[in-house]
Amino acid sequence: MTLAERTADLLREFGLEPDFLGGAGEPMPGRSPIDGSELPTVGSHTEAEVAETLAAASAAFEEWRLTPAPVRGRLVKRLGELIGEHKQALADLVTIEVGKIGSEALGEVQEMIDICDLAVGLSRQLFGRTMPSERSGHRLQEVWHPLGVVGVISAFNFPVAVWSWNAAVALVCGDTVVWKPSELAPLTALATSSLLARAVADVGAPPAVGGLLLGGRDVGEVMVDSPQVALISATGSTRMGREVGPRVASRFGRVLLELGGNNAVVLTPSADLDLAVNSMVFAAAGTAGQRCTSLRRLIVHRSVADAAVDRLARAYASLPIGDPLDPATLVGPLITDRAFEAMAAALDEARSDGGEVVAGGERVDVGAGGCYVRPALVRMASQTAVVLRETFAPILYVVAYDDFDEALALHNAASQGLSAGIFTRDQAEAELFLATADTGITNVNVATSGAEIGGAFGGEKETGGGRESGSDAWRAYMRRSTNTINYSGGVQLAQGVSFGS
Ligand code: UN1
Repeated sequence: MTLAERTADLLREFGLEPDFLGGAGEPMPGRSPIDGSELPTVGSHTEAEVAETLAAASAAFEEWRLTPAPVRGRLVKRLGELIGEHKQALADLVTIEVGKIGSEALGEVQEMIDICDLAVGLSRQLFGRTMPSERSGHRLQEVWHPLGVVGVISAFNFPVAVWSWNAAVALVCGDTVVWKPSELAPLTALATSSLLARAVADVGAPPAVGGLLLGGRDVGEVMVDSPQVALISATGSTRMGREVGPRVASRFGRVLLELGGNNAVVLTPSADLDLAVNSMVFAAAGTAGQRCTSLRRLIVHRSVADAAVDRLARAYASLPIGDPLDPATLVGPLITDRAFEAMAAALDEARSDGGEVVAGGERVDVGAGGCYVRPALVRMASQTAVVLRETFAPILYVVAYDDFDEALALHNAASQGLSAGIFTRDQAEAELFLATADTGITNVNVATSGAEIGGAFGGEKETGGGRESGSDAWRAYMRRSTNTINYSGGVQLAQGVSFGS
């Protein structure tokens, strides 16, 4: 069976007819990064279709906001069940469309199920606070209300999970959700949207609580500029966030940005080297280095630098690279040839800075048309510009440090602040790192990627400052109203002010 036939079968499992997908606008021909073969063409949405989807989501909000939150939770519960029933098919589509290996694709779909579980619980726990009023016979409270339409812009590398972090939470918060997925991943978005549509029908929710906008940058721009969209939650490059942020702010909309990372591990002399190396290989080479949480910098104590580099190089040399549909593969293809060009250019720059490519960096011929590379390990004398720039490809730069303060300074020198890890058995070092690493996610004896959905996900500095997923990230999807309720029967002004009588 060809990849195209397999894809068509998978799409039919989601009730989608491979010959008629998407909107009535420009066709978006797709290719699988696995072998460059053609995928079913998807139509982008026309201007009129985009306007219609946004208007419908706005109208649906009026009904959805008044639906009790635990009832809204039933929609997300059903969605989670349906995702569970189609877990393997959705994971296969992820693999075919973006090249993620089977186990990671299943993990991505598991994240969707997990966030649905979390959101269902949340639907009974959107707690506000009450606080003592300074006035007698008064009550002071804050209540969280639905915000409006949430526009989700997602990237190719987590084509479905990132939508679900936003959508599951936003839906129980009483918002409606319009999704602009990556142009490179419309099929997984269509499959996911069909599951949401089924869940909506099964529980009798308003059909337009979830909308899908397919197309290029222009489609995203309409959503970014639309006053009908209360919150734009965007995942992608810092360059994209630099445009989206101010545009949404100029109309006083809200943004939640989850942008680039340049994530580092600090490897100390007391670390368990086996544990550290295993953990780092997944973080650096997993998803072919195409996670926003991918490990890109190793800051290692000089006394263990040779041993660490040696073990990493050996692990890199034996990484099975190839067809992500083969269960033995650990490193699948890069998403496009352009990703490899960026990788090659970064490696050239590193070499001209005096860096030594210790392992990998070359294209690997796996006998298929895709773009396969061996992850690269590069020893650097210092953190030059190329090290401090995020290249969305599997490159791990290694720099040595002599004392711990220097390691912390090297760590925080990146302009992004998503995730970090320290490997140490020294509790003081661990605590100091947790307290001073300026990242949104900071780990001990765990590398930079593979966060659980229970915590808030996102980062500082050029990562954009947004938080998605668990903990109290739900507050970004709601508006807070502070209420004073006077049951005293008289007028009392706050701060003891008297005004006439
Ligand atoms: C991303 O790369 O945009 O922590 C998200 C992780 C995953 C999510 C990554 N749970 O690596």
